[in-house]
Amino acid sequence: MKKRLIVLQLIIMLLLGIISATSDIAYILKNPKKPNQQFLDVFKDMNLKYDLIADKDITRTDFLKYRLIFIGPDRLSNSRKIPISTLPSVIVNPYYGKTFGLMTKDRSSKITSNAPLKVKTDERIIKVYQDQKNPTRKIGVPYYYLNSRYKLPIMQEIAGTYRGDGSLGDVISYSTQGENKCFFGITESKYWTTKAKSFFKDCINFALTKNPQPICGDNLKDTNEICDGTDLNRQTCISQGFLSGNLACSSDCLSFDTFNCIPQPVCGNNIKEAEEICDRDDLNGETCITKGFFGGTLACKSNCLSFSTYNCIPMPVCGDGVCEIERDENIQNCPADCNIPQPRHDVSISIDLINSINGIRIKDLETNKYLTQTVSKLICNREYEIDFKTANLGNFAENVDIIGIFRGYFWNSKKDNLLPGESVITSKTLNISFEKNLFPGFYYINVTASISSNDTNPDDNTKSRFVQVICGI
Ligand SMILES: [Ca+2]
Ligand SMILES: [Ca+2]
Ligand SMILES: [Ca+2]
Ligand SMILES: [Ca+2]
Repeated sequence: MKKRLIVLQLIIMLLLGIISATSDIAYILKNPKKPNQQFLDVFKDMNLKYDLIADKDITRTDFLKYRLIFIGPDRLSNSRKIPISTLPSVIVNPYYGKTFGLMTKDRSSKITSNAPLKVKTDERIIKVYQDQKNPTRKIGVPYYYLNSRYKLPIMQEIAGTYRGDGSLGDVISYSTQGENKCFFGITESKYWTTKAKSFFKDCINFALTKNPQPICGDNLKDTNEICDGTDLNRQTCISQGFLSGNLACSSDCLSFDTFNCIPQPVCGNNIKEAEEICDRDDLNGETCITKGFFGGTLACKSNCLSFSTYNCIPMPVCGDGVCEIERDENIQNCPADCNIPQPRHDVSISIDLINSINGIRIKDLETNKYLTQTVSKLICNREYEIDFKTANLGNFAENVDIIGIFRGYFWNSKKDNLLPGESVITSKTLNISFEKNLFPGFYYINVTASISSNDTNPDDNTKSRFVQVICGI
């Protein structure tokens, strides 16, 4: 007898096991003795089996054997223990929006009215609660909504609030992110219109529908995607290590498109970036001239934060007493500096000595005549007077060394304290003779005036004259 009882018990347990194993819905509520009849009616309508899970039993329930978690509109002690992310869910509960991954805060917003409430869906206005039978009833029938200010972007509005104005948030809201989720804010099922009931069915149907393959291009980052269109998973160029810019998603949703991100500047890569002033050869179009200098070579400092004008040539300063000719200062643009004679040392052999050829004058002392032919003839054993004029063209008194060279023979003289503007004629009487190494032939006579200071124009310090020496006439 006892054995039979045990067998019977086993069969019952097995049956119960099968029954529980084949349930579709885990209906979570405060008190399993008081389930919401309208919900149960819909489950039955839809041919769905359910188990009532008491709040206190949440932790010891194996939810994975269900297809759907259904959360009724009760306050629960164990809301955080519900494995909401592992199963599809329908949430007809306004208290735990954050816990259930709908919003950034827990409490849903509420609209109450004594008039039957309406929602707006696809531009249609739909009454969701029936006219109340008892007109003396003071408390309105509320519905709840996910306030747009707190709603997570994964939640997609199916129906919004309607009070003759725009939607304040979602009264019915779906998410396909991860497991399907439906928030259903029309909690007062006793007052449901047919349409509200139909919405409720849609909500369950939606939650139970297997998620389609994640689609790249739906602007929702699915679990296998890095990003999708405008859904960048809260990433930015900056979070991706760039300086700034607009992050985008690649067309295959598998990587970020950083084309419009501005990279962090690297000083030394030859490219002026961001707050860099310049970078090596990239001077950002600047030159010494644009920096206000006369010329030269502008450089970038090694820290990229400023220019080096070390090799720039400054502009001439008009009024500094120096005519800076090499920097385009002249008598026109700076008479103050350039109109005054420049101090200079300059002596020269004058070319304007009368009867001279190229400044060198030769007189035949026998005939007392000057030789004025281009190639003058000088006769052996005859005396000639050779003279030339040394002039001081500079601004300083000069001590002048005067040298004459006639082939191997040379003579010199000195004129000390030759004042600016003065000149001196140097004369030398020369007997053309073999003793003086003056053989027949063609020679140059060279005369030079020199000073110890740098002569500003050394080219005019030496003059030459070509002559022919003839002997044996
Ligand atoms: Ca997607
Ligand atoms: Ca750089
Ligand atoms: Ca000057
Ligand atoms: Ca000179």
